[in-house]
Amino acid sequence: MSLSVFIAELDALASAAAQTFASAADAAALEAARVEFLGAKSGKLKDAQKGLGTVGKDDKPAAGKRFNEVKQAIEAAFAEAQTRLDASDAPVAAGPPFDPTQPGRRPRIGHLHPLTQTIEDLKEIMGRLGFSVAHGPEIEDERHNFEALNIPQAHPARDPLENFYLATAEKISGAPMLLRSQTSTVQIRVMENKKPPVRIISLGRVYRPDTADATHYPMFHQIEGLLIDKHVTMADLKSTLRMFASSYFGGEVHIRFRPSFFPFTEPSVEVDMQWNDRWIEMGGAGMVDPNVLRAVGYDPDEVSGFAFGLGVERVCARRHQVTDIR
Ligand code: FA5
Repeated sequence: MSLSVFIAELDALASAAAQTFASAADAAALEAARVEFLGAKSGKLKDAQKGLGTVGKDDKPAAGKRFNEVKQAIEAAFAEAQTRLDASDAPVAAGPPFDPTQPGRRPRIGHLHPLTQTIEDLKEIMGRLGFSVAHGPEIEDERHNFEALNIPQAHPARDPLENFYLATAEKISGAPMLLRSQTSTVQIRVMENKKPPVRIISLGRVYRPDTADATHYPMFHQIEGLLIDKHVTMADLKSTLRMFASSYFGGEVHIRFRPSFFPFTEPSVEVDMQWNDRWIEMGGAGMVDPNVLRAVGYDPDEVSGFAFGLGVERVCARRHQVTDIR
């Protein structure tokens, strides 16, 4: 083979190899190209090297020099392609480096319902005045919803049309059962189980077949308060409710007390709050009736007390300036 043919073949090989390496799109393609051109056994460069033995003796040094140049060029083209592919495999650096020691970000999952917030606030305010939280069942018997609260059998508040009586629960228990219509039931449950003094609140759902309107709903929440001790007076009740209202509404609220009637308090009042130049009923209250104290085994000559029951939706609505509890 003449020197010029040998060199022409080498040059063609060099440019073919450079093109193939440059166009290798991934590591597998590059490896196939490496085997094709630089393979130790049957690579094209190895084949070309065989031609070196066929050039004339005088041309050998020039042919050998040229062969080495082409070999280096092909190896360099391979190395370059390898660097290019390694770089494209590296993860794309986005933003600051990840720091595993940083505390995690808490996902936002909404917030407490305004009524739940109100209930928590009311517990906190009354807790500061020394009232602890008591619980009672939502399905009640007539003793706790009516009788012990001095509401006799013939009282209109016991009318089946004014209450949600539960036929299935009655079958199971053998006595009339109903969804409680007021949290005053919990007053009885607490006093049955505890000697005076008593200072509790109870918050929860109550149920009445009321037609829904801006201030009524068939299921709503009440906060009940009960304080029993020696020498408790109406002045204690009024100052407690005033303190409660100014703590919850922030001082800018006016409340008033109207004479009223509840079977379980004597005297009784209704408590109104002023809102948008109107008076809205917030709840009922009064001094615990001696008959109630007797029903739970307390001595009305020894202890006295006050109780109140407020509508949670009503105070919540006023705070958030919502004029319709629906
Ligand atoms: C009572 O339920 C008495 N147990 C309150 C009480 C407790 C008096 C302790 C004395 C001593 P009344 O039925 O008025 O009272 O209801 C109290 C409050 O619950 C009302 O002033 C009102 O704020 C709220 N309320 C009554 N019915 C509804 C209703 N359907 N929807 C929303 N809130 C209501």
